[in-house]
Amino acid sequence: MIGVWFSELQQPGLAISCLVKEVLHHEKSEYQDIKVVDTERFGRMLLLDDVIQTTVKDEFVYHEMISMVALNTHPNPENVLVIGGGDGGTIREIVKHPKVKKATLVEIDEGVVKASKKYLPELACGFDDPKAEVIIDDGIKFVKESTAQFDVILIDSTDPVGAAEGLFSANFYKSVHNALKEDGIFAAQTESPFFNRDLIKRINKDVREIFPVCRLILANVPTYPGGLWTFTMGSKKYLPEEVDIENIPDLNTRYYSKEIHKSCLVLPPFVKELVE
Ligand code: SPD
Repeated sequence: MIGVWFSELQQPGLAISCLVKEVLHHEKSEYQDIKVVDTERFGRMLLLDDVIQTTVKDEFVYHEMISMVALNTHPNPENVLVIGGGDGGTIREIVKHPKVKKATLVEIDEGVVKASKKYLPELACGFDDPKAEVIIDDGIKFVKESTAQFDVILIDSTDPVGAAEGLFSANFYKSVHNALKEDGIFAAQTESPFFNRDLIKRINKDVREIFPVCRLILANVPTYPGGLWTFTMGSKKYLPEEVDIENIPDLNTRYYSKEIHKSCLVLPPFVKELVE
């Protein structure tokens, strides 16, 4: 793959291609094929089963947006859980928040954590924070066994294929509801509003049946199919649009901001129709 083009087949008839300068890491773990490659335009890139998970160039958008809207909607996000997210980008954002006391990350594949620590230190640096704990375990099982424990749960998963499919199910969202405290909030990555329309619709319907508040968050991630990406948030009590943005602490973010906290909830009509 040295000096050649890597193409991710994102959809039938659609691929994204990146010129690869070097393959830094390649292993087949118990769960998946793991690669870290250095690319011309996006820098280092994590591929799981040849699907782009994150790149050094655009990762901040995804990791800030999966974390910050939920964290800043909760008035006191002390105890936070991440399911998946083995590259460390999400936990790096969580530990920045001054109100967070503990951030637990449950990742099924230790290979992802190890490869990220070695080759993606910009993301994996969050693992070194004293507030962070990493548990190698099945996230679905972990959430099922937790009760009224967390203020915020973030589901930083791969696409809904194979083992990750369960992380997009109504049963899983019920376990998430149960694992949250009485005013808890969750946010999950929920794919492309261009290419995963039925999935987003179904998730929103399921979440609305379980949580009193359900919102869709939009952000631009250039290396994901269609570029525009969604996160679905379920909340037991707090509404993201009611947050007094002047109270949001300065979190040293590059995409998320006080203004983005509100504007990311504004949906163009073709997306709005997925949640009505
Ligand atoms: N199509 C790829 C979607 C990947 C979403 N998860 C990314 C994990 C980054 N921490």
